[in-house]
Amino acid sequence: MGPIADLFPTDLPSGTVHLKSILVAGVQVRLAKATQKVAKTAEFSHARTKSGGVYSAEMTNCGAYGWWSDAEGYRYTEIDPRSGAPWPQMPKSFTEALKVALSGTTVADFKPDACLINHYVAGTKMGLHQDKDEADFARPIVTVSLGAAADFLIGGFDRSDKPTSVLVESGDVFIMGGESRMRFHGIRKIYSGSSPLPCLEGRLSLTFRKAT
Ligand SMILES: O=C(O)CCC(=O)C(=O)O
Repeated sequence: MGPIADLFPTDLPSGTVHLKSILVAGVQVRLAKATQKVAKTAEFSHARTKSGGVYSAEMTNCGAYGWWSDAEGYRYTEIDPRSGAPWPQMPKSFTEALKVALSGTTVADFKPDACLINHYVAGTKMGLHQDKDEADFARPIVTVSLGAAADFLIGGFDRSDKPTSVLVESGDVFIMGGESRMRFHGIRKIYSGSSPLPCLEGRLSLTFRKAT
C-alpha cells in the first residue's frame, strides 16, 4: 500500500495498514490531553442504539461532523444531539499527528471532517460492525490508538466471517481503506493496566472519518 506499509509487512488483508508505534510518546500525550479538552465541551457518554441497546465504550466527537446514535438511529450531525451545540473543533494536534502518520501512505491526502472518539475501560468491547454512515466509501477510516493496548478484530464482509485479532498499542495507527474499507471490525479486549501514558488509564481510539 505504499513505502511505509512495506516496512511493516503483515498478514493483514489488502487495504488495511497497521502503522506500529508511528506516534511518539510526546505526541500521544498531546493527543490524550487534547481529547480531555474536547470532552470538557462534549462529554463522553454511552450512545444508544435505536432499539435501546447501550454501547459499552463511551463516545464523543470533534470536527465539523460527529457520529451519534440514539432513539433516532445512527447518523452524522453537525450538532451534538445531547447539548444542541456544535461539536468541538478538531484540535490542531489531531490533524498534525494524522498528517505525520499518513505521510508516505497512499492515503496521505486524507482530510477527515469528523473524529469519533471512543473511550474504553477494563471489560469494555465493541462488537463487530461496518462503518457505513459516511457518504463516500472510497475514503478510509483511520484510527489512532492511545493508552491501554487492545485486541482489534478485523473480519470479512459478513458478520459471521472469522476475524483476525491484531494487538493495537498506544501510538499505533490503523488504516481501513480500499478493498478493506467495509470489513467488519471491532474491539475484543482491553488490556487494563497496560497504558504507557500517565495521563490516561484506559484506551482512547480517535477514529478519523470523512462524513460528507
Ligand atoms: O476502537 C477502535 O479501535 C475501533 C473503533 C471502531 O471500530 C469505530 O469507532 O467504529
